[in-house]
Amino acid sequence: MAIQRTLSIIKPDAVAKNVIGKIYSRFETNGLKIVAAQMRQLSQAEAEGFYAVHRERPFFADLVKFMTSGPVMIQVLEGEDAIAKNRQLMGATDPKKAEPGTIRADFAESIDANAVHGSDAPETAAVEIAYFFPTLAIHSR
Ligand code: RTP
Ligand code: MG
Repeated sequence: MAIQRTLSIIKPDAVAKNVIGKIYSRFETNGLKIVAAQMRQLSQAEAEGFYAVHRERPFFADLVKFMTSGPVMIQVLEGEDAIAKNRQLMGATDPKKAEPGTIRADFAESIDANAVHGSDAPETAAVEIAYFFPTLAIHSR
């Protein structure tokens, strides 16, 4: 499997819970390297643009409201099979259905406040990384 990059967001609920370090530790102990990072409070326009694929979904307004409710920690993860590996570490979207030991099982409250985001495919990873980071802000191995 090739080295990939993926976009990860620690959502407002997990930042508020003070578990950024615990989540970073899961990435690092599982072979994912943090090669770019920024902490920011998203504007409504930024959150709407980021989740544009979900614009027609019934949960869109709640999702945008939640993602702008407090600061988020945004990072690029790099490593072998990074996109699938990060999704595996995150667990299912609904924390009640997430495998024990995953980030969402351990730190998330609900399907809305579910602790983390991770890109789901190479195409979306490329778009999402470019959405938040200029090439020069990414510090590869
Ligand atoms: P994410 O994009 O945040 O990594 O999560 P995901 O791929 O596991 O889930 P996705 O289908 O892309 O949905 C994006 C986010 O929208 C919220 N959601 N709510 N109420 C609902 O039925 C529902 N479905 C999705 C979740 O917060 C999900 O992470
Ligand atoms: Mg998704």
